[in-house]
Formats: sequence, C-alpha cells, structure tokens
Amino acid sequence: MKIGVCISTFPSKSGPIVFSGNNIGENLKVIRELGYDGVDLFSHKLDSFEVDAISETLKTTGLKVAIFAPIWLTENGSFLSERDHDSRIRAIARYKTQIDVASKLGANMPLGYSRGNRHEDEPDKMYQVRLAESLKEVTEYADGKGVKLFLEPINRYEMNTFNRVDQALEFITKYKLGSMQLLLDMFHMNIEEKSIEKAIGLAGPMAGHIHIPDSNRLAPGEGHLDYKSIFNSLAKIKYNGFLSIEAFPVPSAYECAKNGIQFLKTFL
Ligand code: LER
Ligand code: MN
Repeated sequence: MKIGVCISTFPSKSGPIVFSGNNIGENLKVIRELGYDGVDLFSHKLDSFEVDAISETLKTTGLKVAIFAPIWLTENGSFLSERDHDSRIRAIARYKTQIDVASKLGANMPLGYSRGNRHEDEPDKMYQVRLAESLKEVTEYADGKGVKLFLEPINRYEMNTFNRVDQALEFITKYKLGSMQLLLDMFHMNIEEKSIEKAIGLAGPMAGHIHIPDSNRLAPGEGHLDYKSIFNSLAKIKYNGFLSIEAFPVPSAYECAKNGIQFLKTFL
C-alpha cells in the first residue's frame, strides 16, 4: 500500500484538506520529505502552464497524484445528474476536460459531490437513470484516457445518494458501469456502515482508493477508529492502492501529515 495526503492548489477556507495555499511546489517538497508516495490533488481551474508546472515538480519529487479532484466543477454548479438536459450535457463536457488533466497527471478521479444530489421530489430511480447515462459517456471517455473513476459513498449529512458501500456497488452493477470502482472514506464509513470491516470486505476488489482520516476527521491515530482491525480487513481483500489522509490540518498541516504517516506506517 502507498500513503498519500490531500493538498489543494488554492487557499482552502475550510474542509479536510491537509495542505493548501498557493505554494503548491513548496508543499509537495515537504510532503516528499515526510516520506509520502503521493497526493490527492484538489484543484481550482488550472491553466495548462499550471498543469505543466505541477507535472515538473511531481517529476523532481517523485510523487504521484493518486486522485485529481477538480472541485471548481461543483463550486460552479456542474453536476452529472443535473435534471436540466443542457446543464447535464455541459457538466459532462466540463468533466471530460478535467479527465484530460487527470490523464496528463497520471491520476484517477473521484465521483463525490460531482454526482449531485437527488431532488427530494423524485424517486431514486429517476436520479440514477440520469446519472448512469452521464457516467456511461464519462467512463467510456475516461477509459480511453487511462483514468479510473471512483464513486465515493458520502455520509447522509453531506449527500442524499450512495451513503454506503452496498448502495454504491448496487448502482455500479445495475447500470454496468464497467471500469468504475469505489473510493472508501473511513470518516463516512464510520457514520454510515454497520461494520467498517464488513463493508471493506463487501467492496473487495472494487476498492480503488481510500481516504483515511480518523473518526473525527483528524489525522489517523487522533480518533477512535480501530486501525488494527481496518488494516486486517484491507489485507484480506489484498488492497494495494493508496491510503490518503483527508483530514483537517490540526494542529498544523505539517504536524497532521507527520503524525499521520508515522501512525499509518506502524501498520504496514
Ligand atoms: C467529502 O466529504 C469527501 O470525503 C471528499 O472526498 C469529497 O470529494
Ligand atoms: Mn473523502
């Protein structure tokens, strides 16, 4: 398994992103010095020269981008389940431009907020049919670019669809979304799953990426998750991907990242 940490290309006002700010080059160097293998990169809309500069720093540091998350898409109101047909077509087109960036960075992409919420007045099925239609097109495009998409179950207080692993798996199977896998986030799983370990077992080979904050969304080791048991479950499914720390930078980005990796390495 490889260890990653979340970083943004912009100063993040809030949210569980460990490193943020305009000094991405400096942050990447610090992350490498701390012993990380890669990052989950949350980005604003990047110009191509910015993508080139990030690629250069990645080359010199040897870090990988595990996940590329262009959160400006959802901040601009682009959602793949959009009810309005033209808006949905626009969202698909925008998502594809970001798949191009992910491909350039050698990264995969999450499907978190960008799937959009279900409208309260419609049945699940109507929402799912629209989303699946978008995703068929988007995953096909991503496949051609060597980018995988990871559907992330997110807790009920943030999203009203796919809160648990079983729901996400059922959707992927029902609509035959071929290469799509799951992003398992311990924070959301701790809220929604009856058993984190059983949900990891259920995901099995469909687990493509992992967010590994502790129960309180601080660095692993700062809350009450049972990591021994979680690592046993990951070993059982032979998980070999990234464990990325998506946590609040408490007491500071540096200490969160330093303590987090030290703690995780005791289990590897
Ligand atoms: C949201 O809570 C989350 O966990 C992020 O990974 C969403 O992209
Ligand atoms: Mn997450």
